[in-house]
Amino acid sequence: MQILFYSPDKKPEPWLSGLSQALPEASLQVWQDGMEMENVLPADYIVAWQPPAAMLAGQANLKAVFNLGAGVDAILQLGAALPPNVPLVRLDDAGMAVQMAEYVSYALLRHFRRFDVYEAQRRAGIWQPLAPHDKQNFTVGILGLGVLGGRIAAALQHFDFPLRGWSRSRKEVPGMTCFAGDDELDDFLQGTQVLVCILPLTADTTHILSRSRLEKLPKGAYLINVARGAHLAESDLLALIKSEHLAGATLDVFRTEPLPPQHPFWQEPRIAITPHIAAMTLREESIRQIAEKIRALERGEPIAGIVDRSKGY
Ligand code: NDP
Ligand code: OXD
Repeated sequence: MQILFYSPDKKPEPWLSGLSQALPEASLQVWQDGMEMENVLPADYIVAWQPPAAMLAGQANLKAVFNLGAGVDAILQLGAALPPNVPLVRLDDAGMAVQMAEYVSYALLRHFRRFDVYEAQRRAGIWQPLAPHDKQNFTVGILGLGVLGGRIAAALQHFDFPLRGWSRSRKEVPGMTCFAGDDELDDFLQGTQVLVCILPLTADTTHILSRSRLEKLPKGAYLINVARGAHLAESDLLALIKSEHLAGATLDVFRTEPLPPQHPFWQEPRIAITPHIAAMTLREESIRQIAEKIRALERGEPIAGIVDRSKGY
């Protein structure tokens, strides 16, 4: 079995050694930009994050392509370079769901309990208790109820916030009001005080957080975006914060990453910024999951996490 690996933001050695421990029979190679085709292994499996089209060219024996992340928006941009009949497999939790639950719980509680204000007061040497927010008026709405959104919802249930969620197909989640499809999006937004976006980036969801949608949120609402920068119309968010329709935002993802130093978000104290770390790809968990799936495919068994390319996630 031959596996070709590529991930521009990771040192390849620990991944290769982990993969070879999990799959001792495999021959492994790291794709290098500019490689001559005759030097490239004819791969059975590709394990990659944001691979270049050249990496897939001429690979006639592929049995599956494993995306080293949950979001497949970048790899799907390869279009026809990604062979249509070869399964594309995304990471299915692999340790990311609990990280997402931690991140969103922290961002929500920081805002709800006014820890952001207390941090500023502490810097100014001010001792001033503030009136608490009313939890019953603090409905949290989650856009996307998949692997990660579902785990966020389960975590938030422990804090007794009124919860609602929006997905494409209808869900039934105890303790949560569920909305489905475009026709129910406005109703979902109108009752949401803290909006969490954990949707995949597809043709249908690009720019979903635009002024017309964000204006549907009640005055003083708050945004947490942990999905993709292209979901958000960044200048609309800034304008709605400046006009005080929105109280602020916690953002982990941006249209341009790293966020450029001159970007106006850096100057807005009501926007908390993190560098796309809400849920990081964990090496051991990811290798374990990929190796198990390769073994299942080799036995001819079905696996979970195959991307539906017609839906884009
Ligand atoms: P899933 O595919 O498991 O879930 C996607 C959810 O979004 C599903 O509930 C789906 O509905 C819903 N959805 C998709 N399209 C629409 C639509 N047009 N209208 C309504 N609902 C829709 O994805 P994950 O939960 O695993 O991951 C979500 C995203 O999180 C990734 O695609 C990635 O972009 C982002 N991410 C960000 C990270 C970070 O560190 N910031 C790390 C990892 C992922 P249905 O259930 O009906 O199919
Ligand atoms: C992912 C990510 O999609 O890290 O896994 O954003």
